[in-house]
Amino acid sequence: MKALEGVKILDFTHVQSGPTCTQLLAWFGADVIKVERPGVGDATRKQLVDVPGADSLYFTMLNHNKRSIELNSKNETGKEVLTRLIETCDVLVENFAPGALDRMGFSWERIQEINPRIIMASVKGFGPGKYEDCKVYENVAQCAGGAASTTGFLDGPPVVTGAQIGDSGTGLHLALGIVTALFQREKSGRGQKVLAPMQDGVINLCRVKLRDQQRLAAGPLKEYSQFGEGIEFGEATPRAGNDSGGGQPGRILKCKGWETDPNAYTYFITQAAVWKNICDVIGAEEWKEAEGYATPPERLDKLNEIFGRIEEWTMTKTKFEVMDICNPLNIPVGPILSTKEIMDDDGLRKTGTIVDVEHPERGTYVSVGCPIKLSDSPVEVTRSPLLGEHTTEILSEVLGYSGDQLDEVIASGAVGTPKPMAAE
Ligand code: CAO
Repeated sequence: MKALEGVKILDFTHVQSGPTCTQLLAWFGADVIKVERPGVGDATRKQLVDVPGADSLYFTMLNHNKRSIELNSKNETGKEVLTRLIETCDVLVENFAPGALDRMGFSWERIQEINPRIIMASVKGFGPGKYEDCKVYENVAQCAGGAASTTGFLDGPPVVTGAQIGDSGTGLHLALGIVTALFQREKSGRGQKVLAPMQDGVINLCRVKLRDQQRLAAGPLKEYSQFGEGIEFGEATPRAGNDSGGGQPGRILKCKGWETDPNAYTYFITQAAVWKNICDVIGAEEWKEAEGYATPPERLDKLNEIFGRIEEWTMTKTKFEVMDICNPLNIPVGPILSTKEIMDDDGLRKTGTIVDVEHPERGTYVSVGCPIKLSDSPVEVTRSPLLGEHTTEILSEVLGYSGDQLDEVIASGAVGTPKPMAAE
């Protein structure tokens, strides 16, 4: 028994934001039916191809545990099949460019008419307003959502982060909206429209930066390194390099091997409560009680000197040794892990966050499993579907087409050239 068993998702998503949402729902047990354009499919199938002829990792890593039906939703028979799918499913998820569903003839009003219990969930770049018609990709959302202006170093340009907060972040927001709407439907009996704009999702994740924007009115932001360096603040929250977002100063420091290894670094937080432990570890016992060093406010204008001294120590240790020494002393540190180290991590493999997946075209590949663990709804990651792999299965088993009716749908060209069902 899985948490979302029995829930049918009509998955009209593509690229990254929408697919990450429906992949999560599939991992929680929903039956996710991915609708793709015949012969073409989700554009990511053929983007960043590493194994010629096979679906790309871009596609496979975002579309596990789903079924795929090829369906031309602009063809008359295709529209009929889509109407049947809308009647049958609990949720329709889409992240088309604004207006694309309306242009297909499936406005929210029409969808509700077909199935008043359906939840229609959309990712768009922007919410209602002057930019609502824009097509949006990850980095545009990061820039418009406040992430880029607050990321990077004070003396450099805005920087986008490698974490896909605009795409995968919005997928998470949308998934929460969907399960919440399903919960409400239990009582109301009605479906509803769920919208997760990418800009809004990024703004939500930048909440603390908007907190700091308002704190500026009360004076400079003392926990920012630029305060200690005597650099004036402007009118907006500045880029803070690797400063920690909370009140405890933190930096990224070099570790043993940094000259050749781009990830031989550790994060190090000078947590006030363990200041004396830090002084002991780095051999700066004189700072424990010294005037100008003993309390957090006194240290603010000396952070460069303090972190410089700590770094002299971290450079004598590997990032893992730093972790092993500091953890028992409650000094918060964290190794900068490379993607390679993460993929090789035994612990992450044991918990199913990193998994090996078998694929008929690719062989074995590594993927990220479900990052959310439910004790009563275990996740088994299965491979992404080939394009149209389940067309016949969905037409017959989900929609009940058979005999002449099934042949007519196939002959209409609305569903490409379906592969035979596995059992046939
Ligand atoms: N059958 C027939 N037509 C189909 C179809 C199907 N099964 N699936 C898609 N199409 C059509 C659409 O109807 C649309 O046609 P029109 O332009 O005539 O309306 C066309 O294919 C292209 O769809 P699109 O506009 O969504 O795709 P795009 O490549 O032009 O834009 C993107 C891509 C991502 C910029 C846009 O979809 C978008 O802004 N989405 C919302 C924001 C978003 O999710 N961005 C994140 C992308 S990365 O995760």
